[in-house]
Amino acid sequence: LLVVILALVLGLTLGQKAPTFKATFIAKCKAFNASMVHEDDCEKLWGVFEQAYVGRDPCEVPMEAYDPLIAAVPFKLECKRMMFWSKSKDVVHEFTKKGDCFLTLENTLLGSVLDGLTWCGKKGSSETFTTSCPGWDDCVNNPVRSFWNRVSAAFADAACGDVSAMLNGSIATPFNPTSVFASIEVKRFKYPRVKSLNVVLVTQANSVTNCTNASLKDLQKELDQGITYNCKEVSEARLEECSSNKTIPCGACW
Ligand code: AVW
Repeated sequence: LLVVILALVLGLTLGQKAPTFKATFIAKCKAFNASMVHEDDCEKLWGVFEQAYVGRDPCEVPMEAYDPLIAAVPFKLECKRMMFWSKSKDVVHEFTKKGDCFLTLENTLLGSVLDGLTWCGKKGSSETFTTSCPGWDDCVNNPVRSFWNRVSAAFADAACGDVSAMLNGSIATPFNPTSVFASIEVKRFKYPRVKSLNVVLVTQANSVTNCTNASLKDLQKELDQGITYNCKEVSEARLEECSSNKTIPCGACW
């Protein structure tokens, strides 16, 4: 009997269809912040989102296709607490998880809903597909890359005051011109709305890079005149300590 029950449960579990992309979108939207997002807001948001790519060739979705989505979800938030990042995804999100200090794009509604997801449409179809979609570099105007470019641009436009950026000190080029941070975000920081850019360079014991790195000189040159630049090397171990130790107050990690 036990074997039969086990087989049945296993069969049911395996036989269950994966939730549709839409269901995942709505569930993540509702989970984001129940007090901020109304139930039907997530349904409406889905409608606006899918308009960007549904029925289109998955290599012909430009950034602008997401303009209505961005307009529907303004970043009216804490512009002063914004944290940008490049090649440091895991460590930055571990750090912002504490939630008392910095906000990354992935800590906002659109960023959190779509982080880690893949989607595309097809000409002549009204469906959303999650497989056989173009990869990041397969074509420039793919739905996923255009979304991140567009939402990153909006996030950077909203930044104000003292802006932070967590960069990777374990690689030779922490400020890479092809990254979203370099190609989209930095270009949109405008003085006097943005007063300073504070780079946190995450280092490890064997780190190859410090704040004198050549690519960071390029970053300084890119900044709008008037924006103050700072760079601080912080070990990954120290960041992890700050992420786990709740008695270290916001802003006291470096
Ligand atoms: P990243 P970014 N192939 O760590 O500065 C597949 O380079 O670009 O940081 N996926 C890619 C590729 C690629 N060649 N390049 C980027 N990605 C995706 C938004 C992938 O999901 C925030 F506000 C990777 O984990 C940050 O300040 C992610 O993009 C800034 O843009 C980050 O790539 C981070 O973009």
